[in-house]
Amino acid sequence: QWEAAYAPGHSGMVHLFEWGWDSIAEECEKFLGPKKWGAVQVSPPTENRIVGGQWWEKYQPISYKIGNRSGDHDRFANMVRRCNAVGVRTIVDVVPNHMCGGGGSGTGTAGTYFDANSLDFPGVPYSRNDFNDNNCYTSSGNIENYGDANQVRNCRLVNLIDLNQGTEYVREKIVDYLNQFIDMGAIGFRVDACKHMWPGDLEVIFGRLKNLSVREGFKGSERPFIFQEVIDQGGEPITANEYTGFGRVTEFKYCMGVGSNTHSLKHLANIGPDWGYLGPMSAVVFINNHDNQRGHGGGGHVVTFEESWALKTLTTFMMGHDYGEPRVMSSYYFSDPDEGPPGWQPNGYDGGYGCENGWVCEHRWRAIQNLGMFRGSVHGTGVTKWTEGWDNQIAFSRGNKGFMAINGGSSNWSGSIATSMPDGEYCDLGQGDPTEGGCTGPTIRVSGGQAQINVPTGDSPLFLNLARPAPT
Ligand code: QV4
Repeated sequence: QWEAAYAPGHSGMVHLFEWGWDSIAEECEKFLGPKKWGAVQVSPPTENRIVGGQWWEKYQPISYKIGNRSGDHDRFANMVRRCNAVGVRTIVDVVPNHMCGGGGSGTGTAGTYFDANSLDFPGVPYSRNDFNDNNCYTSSGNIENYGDANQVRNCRLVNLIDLNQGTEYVREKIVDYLNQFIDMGAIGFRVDACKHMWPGDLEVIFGRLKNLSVREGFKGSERPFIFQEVIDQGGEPITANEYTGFGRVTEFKYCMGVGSNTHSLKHLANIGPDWGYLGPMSAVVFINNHDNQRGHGGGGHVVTFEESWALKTLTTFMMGHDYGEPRVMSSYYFSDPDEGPPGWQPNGYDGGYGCENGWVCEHRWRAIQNLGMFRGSVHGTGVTKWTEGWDNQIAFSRGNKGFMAINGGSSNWSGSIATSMPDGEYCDLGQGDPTEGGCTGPTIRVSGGQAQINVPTGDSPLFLNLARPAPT
């Protein structure tokens, strides 16, 4: 439940936020597979309430049927298969804490009726007794004080009707909800709003999940990868550590930690538990996420695509360093933080593929696109030969498998830098791609434990990545 079952040589998650299933399948085949990314994290695929096209509609479940504007059940299944076939795994964003916002009634994205006044969700089915309202003692029924763990877990998060995972019936429904994705070949889950559920309940639920599907090509002994969204920036009674016994947890302190050190990269050498963060096997790390890039879910300055230079620098560092399991955010441009994805339609829109018309596609940026390949090939090594230049420049090796140099300064960084890489001529993955004959970009020579580097300054490229020998 802590390790993602990535294909050999693949690593790193890309969150294709709000992409449609057909587009994701295509992106796996044409881009993410060949570039050896580990997995896609997809937006919640189950039936949601229709509000007004906002991205956050998908966090208001109506039933556990697969079907919303990203695509229907068969398209989703087809996407998981096509991605698996090219070595890219699927991680599903699941929302077991609550159903939709209270009040009103209607029909969800897969055509299922619901009544949010009487708490009736026949699509599951859930009814009044499955919810937590009777266990919440605030006057509004909502969470009013994050200093009180009881209300954080038993009251409604922004009026979202709160399920009681303490009951056997609700647990079983959630287990079935998640297992349907394992049956389809998904390898794990990003679990929404875990702060708002009791750790003991989650432990039971996750413990009952199936092993990864043999029919879909897995060994049969692998556990699903689980990472739980708990925003812990200190100062609240609920801590991320309460959740590490049954899966990983999002390490939100990392966003601020790296974000405030773009001009002092050398400080990042020991980022991790020394900074009061989760242990390396417990943390999922990221530079920004779909919430904090638009001012939802936690404060503080985070680096996003709007600061492209800093984002490239920090993403390179995150993917190169050995702390935590990394995730790269792939966004769309927005002016209103609520707005849905470009070109959205109530049913069957399929934006994303092609990365044009409003999609940012950070994962395709030159400096970022080969980082999954780098990380996949240095698997099992630690950081060695940490080196600092004079002007916000750092370099390090990953044992004898990789080397990375990041120039965050205002002048070129060239010279001999110590490395644990064996002698040879290597492809600079920051600027080029490995080919059968060699490399489409510059190559770098290592001899006698020294790499002869020349890392230009400027927006791109920022790193040299020597994971792959350039065949001679
Ligand atoms: C509002 C008021 C309520 C009022 C209600 C009236 O806030 O007090 O009673 O109207 O109906 C949307 C609206 C929100 C609205 C709510 C219910 O934004 O204004 O309530 O719906 O109708 C996303 C968005 C939320 C959105 C939610 C559901 O961020 O704005 O709420 O989806 O559509 C904390 C949590 C953390 C959470 C973070 C945002 O600890 O778990 O806040 N992060 C996750 C997801 C996030 C998602 C949710 C949790 C909820 O990453 O994207 O919220 O599933 O830090």
